[in-house]
Amino acid sequence: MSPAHPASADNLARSLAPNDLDAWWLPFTANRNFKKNPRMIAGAEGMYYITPDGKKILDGVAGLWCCNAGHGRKPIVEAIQKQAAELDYSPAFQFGHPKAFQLASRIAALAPGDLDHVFFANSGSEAVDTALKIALAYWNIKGEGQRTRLIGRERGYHGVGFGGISVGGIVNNRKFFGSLLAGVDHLPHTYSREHQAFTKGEPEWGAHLADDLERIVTLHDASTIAAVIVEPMAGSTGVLPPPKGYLKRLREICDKYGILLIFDEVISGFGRLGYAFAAERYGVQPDMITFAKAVNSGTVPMGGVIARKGIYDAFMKGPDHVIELFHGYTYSGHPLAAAAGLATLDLYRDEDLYEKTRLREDKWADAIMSLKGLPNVLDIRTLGLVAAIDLASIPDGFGKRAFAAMDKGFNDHNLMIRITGETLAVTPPLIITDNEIDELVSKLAAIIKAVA
Ligand code: PXG
Repeated sequence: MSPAHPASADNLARSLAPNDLDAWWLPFTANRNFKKNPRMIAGAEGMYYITPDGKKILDGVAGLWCCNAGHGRKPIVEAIQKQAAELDYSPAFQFGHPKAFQLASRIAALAPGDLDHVFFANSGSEAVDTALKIALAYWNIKGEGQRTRLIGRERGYHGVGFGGISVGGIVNNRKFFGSLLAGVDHLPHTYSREHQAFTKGEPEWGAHLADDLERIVTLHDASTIAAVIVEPMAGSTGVLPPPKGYLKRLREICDKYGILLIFDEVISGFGRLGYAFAAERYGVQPDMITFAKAVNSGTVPMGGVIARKGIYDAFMKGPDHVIELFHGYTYSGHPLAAAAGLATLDLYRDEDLYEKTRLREDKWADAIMSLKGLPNVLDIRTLGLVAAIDLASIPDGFGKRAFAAMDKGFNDHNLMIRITGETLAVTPPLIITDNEIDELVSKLAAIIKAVA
């Protein structure tokens, strides 16, 4: 790398004093382990991260499921630079700027049916809490304020706000944080290794698990339930594709009892499953969609909620100088995030990235399934451009084998992967080529053998 590169090894070495790693308390990270043996990233381009010493690391996770257009894409970089020079910030409370309106229109046009209105936040967690608050406020406005219960799902991940961890079902994300929101219940998760192991795409078994919503309705009465929130494909917990027919069944039961259905598409939105939204893939229209991550390919923090026309319209009442929804963030619709979003959506469209993902889903699934039979591989799941590989635990510690795979992957095999428990997750940028898929799979094979 040239020394002039802002992320060059020289620059980084100069900027790191001996205990410089101490102050940053890293999120969802084994801090002590990391600070002994840091996995540092200094640059990125296309499908690759670049380490401070100039090593190229294949990005097997699109950052954190967000950089769907790949890294350092010129049109996005230039849009952000231009926007910063033109309008760095403008308030979204009582004022507006053109690009946030344009982006809202573009997102609404991509969403199915009458999902016509977009509320901007800055992350998936904020998007989820926004959607839950809109659901509660909606019922208040409709004169059914007793509808306060929120229904999530075991193993669901909806970010880390109090709303999100309350409806979420990841035990470690909940158990340290007190009593959470009251009045929350959970559907069962949809995974059964016995019935689903090594399935490509949506498993045949499991649609009946949506019927558990009937049990919950019987227990609490529909008149107390505001909304159900699920990820169409559970991501963070280790990639659980929805069983065939499951989401349609959930929609039917929600319709039967007038319950709002929210799809958390923070991961599945913007091409990951071959469509703008999973709602389109499954032909199921939710009442709200949450999004974040890939909306601007991970370049500037942004999230949001897309709401159906009927929900928005319900709020648009009363004297017109009065605020209709007492909710929002200083950075809602931030100009840099909005400019990056417009450039990203252009790029997804011009490069046909959703369609390409759809067309290569089978090849991707076959390539990943070739890892079946390697040591300790207990299950593999694939969907869209997503895959998860479950490994058997080492007897002395749950999660140790996957952790070693992630660490060795980065240090010895030049591949970045994600882990959760004993599951390896791979979700590369949508621009990955066939050759790079082969490279990724052969690196994965080498890593799985290395941690055997
Ligand atoms: N909802 C869903 C479905 C998510 O996947 C969030 C909400 C929260 O988004 P923010 O932007 O607040 O982090 C997420 C985030 C992983 C991984 O490795 C997944 C997420 C975040 C970090 C890691 O699976 N998902």
